[in-house]
Amino acid sequence: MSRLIVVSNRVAPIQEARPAAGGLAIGVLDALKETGGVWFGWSGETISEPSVPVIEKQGNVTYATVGLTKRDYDEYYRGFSNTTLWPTFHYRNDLSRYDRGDYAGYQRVNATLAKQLKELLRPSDIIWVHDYHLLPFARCLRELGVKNPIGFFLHIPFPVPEVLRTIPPHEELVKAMCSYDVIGFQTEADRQSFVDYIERGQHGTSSEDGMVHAYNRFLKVGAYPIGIYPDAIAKAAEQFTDRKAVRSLRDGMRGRKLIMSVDRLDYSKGLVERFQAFERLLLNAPGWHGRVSLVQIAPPTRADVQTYQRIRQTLEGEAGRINGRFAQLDWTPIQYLNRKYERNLLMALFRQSQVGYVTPLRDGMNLVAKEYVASQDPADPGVLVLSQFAGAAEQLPGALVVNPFDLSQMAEALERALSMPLAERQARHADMMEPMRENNLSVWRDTFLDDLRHVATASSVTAKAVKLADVTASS
Ligand code: GDG
Repeated sequence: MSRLIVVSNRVAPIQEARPAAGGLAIGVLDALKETGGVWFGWSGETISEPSVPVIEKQGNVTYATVGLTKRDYDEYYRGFSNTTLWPTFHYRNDLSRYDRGDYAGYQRVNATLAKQLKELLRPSDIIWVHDYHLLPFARCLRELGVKNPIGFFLHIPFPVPEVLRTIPPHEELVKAMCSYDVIGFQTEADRQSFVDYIERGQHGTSSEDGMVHAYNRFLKVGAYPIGIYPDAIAKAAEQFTDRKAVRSLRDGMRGRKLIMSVDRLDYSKGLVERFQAFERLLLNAPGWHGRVSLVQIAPPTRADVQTYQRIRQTLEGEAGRINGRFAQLDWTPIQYLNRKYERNLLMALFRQSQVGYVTPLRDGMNLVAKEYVASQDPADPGVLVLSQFAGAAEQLPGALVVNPFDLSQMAEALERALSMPLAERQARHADMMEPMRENNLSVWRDTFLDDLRHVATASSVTAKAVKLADVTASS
């Protein structure tokens, strides 16, 4: 059996064996724990000179981590990855900034990381690279002579060609992506955007089986929606229900209904619009005053990127304004908590709430939406209000799907969710649990890796056949 090498920008903190708030880390660690293997990437430390990876083993996972210099961090991570790629891939060109120096740093760090990983590789390893920080990583490995199968999964949306083309080196990036053997996207729409870029720009062709021929390479391009382990989450949510924090939330609600949201503090998550739609509910339906509260947990991320500082200020302002407008001595409409909570506790909090309010402006998948549903008590489940622009909307047919730019529609959906009869809530919950079980996190991983093995074997057969044909022709 070949060894699995997972590569991502950031490796989850080893001591905790538990990732920070962030969907990629949660998905990758859970997926890797089952199969075992190596997880290679940035340790989160800033260092003065690139050095050899630090190797630590915990259970069946070997963590191989490297530091980044301050310049690497500024140009590759804070710069091109999070000031150019992240906003543009989330359709926020207005927030995107491009700097040639940052892009050069992005290329340089990809090349350095590839060199560092190469030293650890064995010929039979299978390499799975994750996310937008590492679009050119396979090309860097190929330039070093690495022949192993290399797959790539993009956790965030892939924009339509018109939007992608606003990034000056767009073609260089897509060309580099074609060095992978398999590219996976969260949704069919993202996959189609990539294929459209290739075909409309006349860079290559695609066939019905998902194979793309571009820049002299054959690769598979598919949609592999990331899953969760719904039954494990349901169990954790139930077990943690008696925790002190959960009890005090329940007691503090004094029979009020609870709308619950959890997101990294990020402008793509639609937090401002969400607060404003809740405000609209309170305006349109005064009967809910004193009878419903919104709890928003939003641990800060990328706090040194300017756009994240701005969204934080705006949100604090909005929460204060709305609370000032509607609060009563014994009722605070919005509880806005800028901190991280233990994962299982979050699931138990979801279980206490009548509405899961998940309304990103764009999101690759959105695991919180799935976790909310999985955490519910099947006998008395809450209702999910979900943005149509989350990849999860394709997969959760029982949600009330809303356009997060339409505040009135969101307010109506909240009201409907808060008043929904039990039988309808149960039916909607059941409609979502079954597909989540069938497409859990192991299925996501195994489908992707099976395709990667298959494509890599097929291309090595093709390469050998081509070589043989060359030899025969010249003899
Ligand atoms: C990216 C893509 C895609 C949140 N707060 C806390 C906490 N969380 C956990 C949630 C969830 C994860 O973080 C967030 O995942 P999401 O999927 O919602 O969003 P991103 O972080 O933006 O993830 C996304 C994902 O990758 C996977 O492919 O779905 O579209 O953007 O699991 O529960 N966890 C803890 N404390 C918190 O306060 N422990």
